[in-house]
Amino acid sequence: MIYGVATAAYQIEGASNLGGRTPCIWDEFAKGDGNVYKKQDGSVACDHYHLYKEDVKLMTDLGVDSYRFSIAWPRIFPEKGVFNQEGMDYYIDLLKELKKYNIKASVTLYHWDLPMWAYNDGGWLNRQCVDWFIEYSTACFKHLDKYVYSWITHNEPFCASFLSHTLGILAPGRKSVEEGVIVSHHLLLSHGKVVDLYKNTLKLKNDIGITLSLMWQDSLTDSFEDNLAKINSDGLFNRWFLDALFKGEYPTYMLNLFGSKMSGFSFIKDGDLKLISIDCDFIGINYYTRTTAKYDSTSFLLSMMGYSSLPKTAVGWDITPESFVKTVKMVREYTDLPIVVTENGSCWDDELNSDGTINDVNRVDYLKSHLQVVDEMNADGLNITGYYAWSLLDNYEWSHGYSKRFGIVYVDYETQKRYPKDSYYTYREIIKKNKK
Ligand code: IFM
Repeated sequence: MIYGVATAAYQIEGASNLGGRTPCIWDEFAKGDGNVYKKQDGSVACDHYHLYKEDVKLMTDLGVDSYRFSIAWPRIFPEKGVFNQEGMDYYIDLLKELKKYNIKASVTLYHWDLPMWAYNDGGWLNRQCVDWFIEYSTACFKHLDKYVYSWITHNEPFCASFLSHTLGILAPGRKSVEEGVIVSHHLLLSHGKVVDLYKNTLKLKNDIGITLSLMWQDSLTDSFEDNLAKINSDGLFNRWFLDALFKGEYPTYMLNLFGSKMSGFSFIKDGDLKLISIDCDFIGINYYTRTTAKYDSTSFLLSMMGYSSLPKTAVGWDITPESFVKTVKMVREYTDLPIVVTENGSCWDDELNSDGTINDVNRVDYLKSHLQVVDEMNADGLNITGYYAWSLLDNYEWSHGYSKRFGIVYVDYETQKRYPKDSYYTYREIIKKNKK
């Protein structure tokens, strides 16, 4: 079992105008009224761009086997068709530093920082974006594959499509069912094409997969209507992606639901679903919580989030390791591939004590209870091969800006000083014990 920590470029790097990088959709979205807490952006973040050696040292002291991070596309291609060696060199330096300490690199190609030049030309709504993504991925494979342990094409395509283009709460903040569906298809298509490129054209041999944000759905009550709501929410959050990736089809009931809000499905071309369902080496899942679905006749999904009495984190997410097990079992209905938990963690209002300690008891409990069920699931033969805590550092939590902390290391954003929290030491003990 691989133990790791995870981050993403836009959330930690900062240096948004250094090294030839150009703006991404988040730089722009953050400027808009009401999009992000206090209009905060990722221009400085945790300054990991400059402090990466210090952060690798934190990982080394933690004893993790692996570090999952993402590459900022606009550092590598700051303009359409223009490759930036300086951007690539930054990641080569980071990867060399990780190698020095025997930390395996798990690299995500797309964690939501679409370059503005691509967005201005239609972004993921434009099928050509798939080709731009292939060009970018090819450059990453060529320069970085020798340092990398595993590749992840996309992080949470649900968020990059429906949360970003239908519900409008993530960049670029669009509110259209049709756009969400088209974007989800192009993201999945780009995944399939990039895996095909990696395995069949370039014939590279490291592991490659995709990461889904799966969210277990319960119905608020046993009523017929709430059950219907649950089926539809499950379809949107989970089955739309799982069915496409593992069955090579989209769920018909979702096509029917979406269809009433769309002008058609001509953007789905012959052969797309075959490519989308290409064989991978693992499936990544990010698990945090579950939701309860309640019938809502005014929503296109006939569903809204219902009340739940379960204990919650500081972003209001239910704490339920039981739903983690249900989520993994749901994935097992689709595939025997190794499951990598590419993110799991919790958000709390941490306080830095005057002696530099942070007693994040709630995060410690969450971490322990979720790692405990990982052990139990593996004892039951569910074959989870990796677990990555989200996150190494407190960081830019998208529309919450810096107001929400998920790190096992506290970041003082004024000084950029890092303070390991109690959860960091707990995780270190667990890793040590499990390595014996
Ligand atoms: O911070 C995010 C991450 O970027 C994607 N998965 C969920 C995390 C917590 O919200």
